[in-house]
Amino acid sequence: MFLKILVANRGEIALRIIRSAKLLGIKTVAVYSEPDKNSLHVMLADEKICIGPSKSTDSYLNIPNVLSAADITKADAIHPGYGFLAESPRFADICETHGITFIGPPASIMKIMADKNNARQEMKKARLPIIPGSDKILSNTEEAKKEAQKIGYPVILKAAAGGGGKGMRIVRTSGQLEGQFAIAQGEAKAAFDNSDLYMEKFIQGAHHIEIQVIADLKGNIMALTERECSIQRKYQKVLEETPSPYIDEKLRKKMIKAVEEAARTIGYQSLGTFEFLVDDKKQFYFMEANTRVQVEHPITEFIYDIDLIKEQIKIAAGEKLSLKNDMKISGHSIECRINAEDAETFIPSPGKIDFLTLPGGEGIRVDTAAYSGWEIPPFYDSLLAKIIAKGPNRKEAVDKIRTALEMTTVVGVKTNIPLHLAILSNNDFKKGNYDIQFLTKFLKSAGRR
Ligand code: MV4
Repeated sequence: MFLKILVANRGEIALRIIRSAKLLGIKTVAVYSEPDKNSLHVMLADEKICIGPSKSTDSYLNIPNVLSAADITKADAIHPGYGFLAESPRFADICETHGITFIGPPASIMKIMADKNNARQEMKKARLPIIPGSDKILSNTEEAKKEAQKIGYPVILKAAAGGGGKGMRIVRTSGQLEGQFAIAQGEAKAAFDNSDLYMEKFIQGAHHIEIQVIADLKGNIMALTERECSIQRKYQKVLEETPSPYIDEKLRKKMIKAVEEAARTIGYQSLGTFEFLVDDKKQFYFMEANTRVQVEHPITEFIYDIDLIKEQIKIAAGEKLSLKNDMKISGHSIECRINAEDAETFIPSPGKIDFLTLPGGEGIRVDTAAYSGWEIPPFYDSLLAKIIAKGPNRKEAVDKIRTALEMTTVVGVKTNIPLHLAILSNNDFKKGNYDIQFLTKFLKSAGRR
């Protein structure tokens, strides 16, 4: 087993990793940028090293700085969390050549998934259904128009280097194509320094469903019950739940089996998530695979009563998958992502937290790095806390998380808690009757944008 893990991240996920490392008796090293010096992850790790100024590219994304910190502290493994360097095959490669274990899949697997167009083709070969679309990068508007004509409108342009929404544009008519193509290319270039776009048929009224997979280095692979992630704004998840109210047992079994087979075909290792769209005919289509731990992993942990990060660390050290194939889920779990932002305009609200009380009690979990008196720096994402509830059934999980949110106090910065409370009180949401269009329509009807 590792003796010391360097946590190449910040915020709640850095704390989450430190917690599992502690449970395994592994020492931890925190790295931090200058404005993060008063962060909880810095206080709770065994050692800490400053890796640069506020800008991510000069600190959390700076490979030489992160690796130097690992060298100086003699860490034998690096956990990248999510975001930052988590899905960089180059970083994973460099870690290995330095004799440091990258806690994640092999760089070769990460490379396959990093190019979303390539991932589509590879997963098709691995017998996962994919959304009808262009089977190549679109070199110009003319080619895009031809493809869209073949596929049929509406279509969606996606950045090959993207994932998670940047550089994504829905195109409803041929008249919109030229403009949207240019915008998507520009966005992709700015975000990923790669303007490659591909195209898919835009599936209306679908569900965004994802399947967690975990695989050891010996070929043992397990896919778990789906997470329902259809409640998103600007392609950012807002609330997730498991199991999905939309997925029946027959479809669940089929999706789990398909993911296990695809993961086996490509020799997947470590934690990962396969994202799907499920349409109104309950057909499922592969969209992309995330080669990292995800923000919403706790809802899966809650219904299975497992620790995915502990498992991920043990697997990276060469241990056999300890999860049992006959594991059963119990109850229902929901996560609300609490962002420091205005609940109506969604404008980020960094600054000092003057006062904070967090909920608790049976079936409530809070993952956060926030505390009263902490100043949220304006340089990073606005995720302030994840409030997660588990109940014996969906209704009780909804009641529990609503009560937890009502018992949360954040003074000093704005949060999206009012938005969550509004969603949780919505009749369609309460019935589990929602798809990817839900939040857009909901915000429109509430007079927002
Ligand atoms: C789609 C789609 C419909 N058709 N692709 C959004 C995040 C990214 N990971 C994939 N996403 C989507 N891809 C095709 N071909 C619908 C979504 C989508 C979505 C779109 C608009 C508004 C809300 C959404 C919520 C989840 C997924």
